[in-house]
Amino acid sequence: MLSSQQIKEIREHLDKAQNPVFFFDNDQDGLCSFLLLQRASGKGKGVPIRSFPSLDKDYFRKVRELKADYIFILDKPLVSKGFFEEVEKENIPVVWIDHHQMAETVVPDFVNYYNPAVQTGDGKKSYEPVTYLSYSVTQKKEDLWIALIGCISDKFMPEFVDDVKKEFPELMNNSKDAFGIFYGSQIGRVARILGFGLKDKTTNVILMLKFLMKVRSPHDILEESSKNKQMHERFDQIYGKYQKFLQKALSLEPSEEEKVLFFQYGGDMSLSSDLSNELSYLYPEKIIVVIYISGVKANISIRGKKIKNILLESVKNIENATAGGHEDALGATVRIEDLELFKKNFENLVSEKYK
Ligand SMILES: [Mn+2]
Repeated sequence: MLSSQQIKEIREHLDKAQNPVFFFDNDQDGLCSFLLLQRASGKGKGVPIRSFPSLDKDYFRKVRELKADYIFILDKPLVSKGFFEEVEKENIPVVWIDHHQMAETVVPDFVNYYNPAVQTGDGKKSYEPVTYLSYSVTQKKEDLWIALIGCISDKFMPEFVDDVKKEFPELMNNSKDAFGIFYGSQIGRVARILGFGLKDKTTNVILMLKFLMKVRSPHDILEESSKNKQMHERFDQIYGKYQKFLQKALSLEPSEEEKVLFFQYGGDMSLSSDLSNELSYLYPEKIIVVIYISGVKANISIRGKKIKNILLESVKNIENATAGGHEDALGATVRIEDLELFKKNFENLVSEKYK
């Protein structure tokens, strides 16, 4: 966890900012982190980052466009050198809050960096979602449900789950497991709506962000209205597509002996982390590898207990590969021509470990 001093520092940065821009990872943890900080301060605008794995230099134009005086970067493990070069030229303060651990991460001196997975704020390394860290900063009780949504989407069960249950018993179930709530309750449905909503085209995402910056309760998201019609339409559309891929993956019916479930797909939209999350929830004993083919690259999403070292090891001899994330939830990219090599490496290492 961050230390109380670090939390206080972030709060001071937030108070000092007049017109911050919040760049956030394009998922629920990123989104909810932004919403908590924005709604508590009443300031600034949010920009989801769609470049992967790093925040690209091109995004700096948003800083100019919005005339931002502060930059917050939320839940993003890598930021390109070019982006920071622009920041340095304009001399704008940066607050970067993350919970990933990646060997390639470079943090320039002028950046205020907060990451309990790397720094030992209170003496212990930890991996709470950035939503959880953001809530420690804002502590705005009315937004506790937003904090819960960001946390369970990242498979993290916060201690305040019962407070949300007290407030919205009709939206919760009795699961003790973050994904049990995510896949099995109405509050989880809100989380899934937001996740797919982020995959809409930019104009609609902006509409959604505006709606969420003001929304009062999860009911206002669940109930279709003129304000969120687009968001619901998009959810139904993507959910249909998602279910098709999920059913296809489930039809692979891995045998008991098969330790790894590989699922490969293509198309106009990456649904990899959603697919690998749900597959790992349905097959808790298996290692899940979801491969999305896009252009010359394969984006890979991996779930499995303590799988990080195996992943890092299996991309070692592959040029231009990237890999990183958490102990049991990670992403990687390799060039298409290296995909078979990657799979072979990965399978060999897994069978070595489990023989
Ligand atoms: Mn994230």
